[in-house]
Amino acid sequence: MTTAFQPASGIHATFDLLQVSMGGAVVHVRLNRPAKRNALSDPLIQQLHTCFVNLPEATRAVVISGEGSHFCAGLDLSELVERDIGSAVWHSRMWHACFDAIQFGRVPVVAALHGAVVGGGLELASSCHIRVADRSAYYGLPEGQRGIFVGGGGSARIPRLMGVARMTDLMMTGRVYDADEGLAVGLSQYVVDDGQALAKALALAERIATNAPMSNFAVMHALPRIADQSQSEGLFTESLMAAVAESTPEAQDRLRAFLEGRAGKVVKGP
Ligand code: 1HE
Repeated sequence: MTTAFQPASGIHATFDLLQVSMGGAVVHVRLNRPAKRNALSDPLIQQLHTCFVNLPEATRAVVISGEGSHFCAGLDLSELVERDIGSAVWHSRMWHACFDAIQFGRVPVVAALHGAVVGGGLELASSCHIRVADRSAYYGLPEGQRGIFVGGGGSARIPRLMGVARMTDLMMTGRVYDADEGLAVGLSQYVVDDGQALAKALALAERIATNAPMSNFAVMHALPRIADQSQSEGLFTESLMAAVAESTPEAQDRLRAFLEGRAGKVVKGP
């Protein structure tokens, strides 16, 4: 059951392109530029970045969704015309800073996807930790058709979800995946009926919010880095991370609770 969401009071910034609200330990960040299909303009990227580095202290998980008929139409193409090479590099770095703040921030982020999840919209989604799509969601990388390349971390993050060959196909041929294809190739972890993605994402976020913060930290920060390391380095990093997590008071309490029959068992879902 989702608790009532209120405007998030811990974030001391004015956002006109985002709606930010909080219910319990979950912050809901909604892209709020529906007339432009939530196209990612510079101010929208800046507001997202500001939001993610200033989450209220009590935040334990975040959900990102998009207002209107689409999750996100990607880069605001009207800003691209006549950008010189120097400002183009910094523009890309600005996106990297924003999406790094999402992927490697303080708390897990669940994306609720519907409609177009294209170009920079897919780059944004891929910086989140869990992606829930409703049946209307579709994925594309129209950069190839627009004469540009990904610049928001897509070349680093998207192949880690679905592989270089599939990303090459999307970019070179303009192929579009529907929600089920996106699930099959690893772009999303869940597909739900139309209109249900946000509710499912909020429910998952509330569950994630009950994990020990150090476990969530390890999954967010250690797991992808270990995957990038050699096996030997990865195993060493894993041992250090495991030792840190196990020795927190919260882990000790939870382990004791299980041993004393006070914690839930692992059972098959409905
Ligand atoms: C935009 C944008 C945008 C819509 N930049 N203004 N992204 C793309 O190549 C996708 C381009 N957009 C589309 O294919 C379609 O707009 C959608 C499939 C997403 C939605 O279609 P629809 O019929 O619902 O809306 P629309 O009528 O096309 O658009 C509504 C308005 O949003 C319209 O403006 P208006 O003033 O005429 O009402 C559109 O111009 C505007 N709009 N998408 C600017 N993207 C860091 S590198 C990342 C590189 C990329 O992301 S490349 C991919 C860019």
